[in-house]
Amino acid sequence: MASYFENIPRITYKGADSKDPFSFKYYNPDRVIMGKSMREHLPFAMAWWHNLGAAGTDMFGRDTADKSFGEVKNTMAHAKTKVDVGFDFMQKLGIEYFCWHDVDLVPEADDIKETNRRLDEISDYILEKMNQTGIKCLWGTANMFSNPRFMNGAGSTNSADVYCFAAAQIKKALDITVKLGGKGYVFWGGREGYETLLNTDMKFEQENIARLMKMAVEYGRSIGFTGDFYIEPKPKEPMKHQYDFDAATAIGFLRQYGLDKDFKMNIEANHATLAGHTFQHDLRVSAINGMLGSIDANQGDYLLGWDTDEFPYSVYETTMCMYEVLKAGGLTGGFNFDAKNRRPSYTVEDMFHGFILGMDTFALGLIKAAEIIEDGRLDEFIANRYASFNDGIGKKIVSGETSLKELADYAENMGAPALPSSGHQEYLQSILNSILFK
Ligand code: XUL
Ligand code: CO
Repeated sequence: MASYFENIPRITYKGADSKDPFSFKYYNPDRVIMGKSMREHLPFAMAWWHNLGAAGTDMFGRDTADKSFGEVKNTMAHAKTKVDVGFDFMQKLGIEYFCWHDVDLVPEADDIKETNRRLDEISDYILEKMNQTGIKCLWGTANMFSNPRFMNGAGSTNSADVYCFAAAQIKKALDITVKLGGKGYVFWGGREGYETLLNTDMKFEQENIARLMKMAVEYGRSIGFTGDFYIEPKPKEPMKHQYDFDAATAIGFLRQYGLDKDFKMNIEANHATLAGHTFQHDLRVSAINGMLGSIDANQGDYLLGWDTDEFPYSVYETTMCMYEVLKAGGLTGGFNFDAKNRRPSYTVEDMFHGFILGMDTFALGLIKAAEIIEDGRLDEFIANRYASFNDGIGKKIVSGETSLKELADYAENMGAPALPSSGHQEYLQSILNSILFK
């Protein structure tokens, strides 16, 4: 079979001095960092929807890129060719995982039974390709936001019939996830939210979402799905108020409804920044709650207030991300490039440049994060910053061996406390720079 990418070589590591645009400058899969190869640290995934679907359309203009791959779009022939092209693409880059929505894989029919038949057919073909190449499924999900029927959400809809339709899509997407051996199943609640409380029963909607998730867990476990369910938080877009605002909100929701044992977070960089947080913040919130599962690797634009889904290029961001991941002992999921080329980057070469950029930026982030940890000054500083809790009254507080009364007596006999030790932020930032740019 002729390769759609016959003019593109297999991408290999050539080092930071290489000027070859089709080479990795930092991603060297066999390089060992803190006891594990880069390949093991960074299970990269291709997002079916962006790489094989998104063609540069925006609110003001149609496609700039041609993602027909020589077929008529919205046909099963096109769906199959996308499988060929996708696996070829992943092999050229050494990407070992992929992620998908149901409707990324096949065109949706009017009758869900026909859509499901198409999903069976395409997943047979994908499975064949997986067996031939060793490429694996990271996670699957159901698209419950594009079709007009989901205008008011899926779990949060006001229509019981639409709710059932969502259930049918989740059931099938779980079947296919299990068939493909997926490590995870994602809920991104794009339209699980509201525009105005004038027409919304927020409590009822949230309870209904929880019911749907509970049924999904029960069904998934009953068909042998042993992986993680993920919530992918996002504060807004398309809805004005989305219920899974950020990691802290989503974790609270999962605990409230008893779903926390089956779910973890899939943290997307651009979603965290839209919530007014750093990427690192939402990773830390997830990690300290034992819920850092997977990552949607992309980057937003600080000047724009929407989800630009750019390929990550900020080494600062990926360094702080990998610092969190290393500290958390790695991910159970992987790094899914939920990222797309900019509208004017419409060529086949650009598809590769996007992934080379993203993979190199994460590889460099990994290298630098390991250097920060090995350097030790940041960790040592943080540990010392709380030293007043290591003995005396501080130790009693931490061990729970005191009372408000005892603390008050202590304070009254102490006089005015000295100022807490300096945060030395600028000193720490200069350490970071000296590691990043050495
Ligand atoms: C949208 C988004 C989704 C999810 C999967 O912002 O990130 O593509 O990753 O539904
Ligand atoms: Co995403």
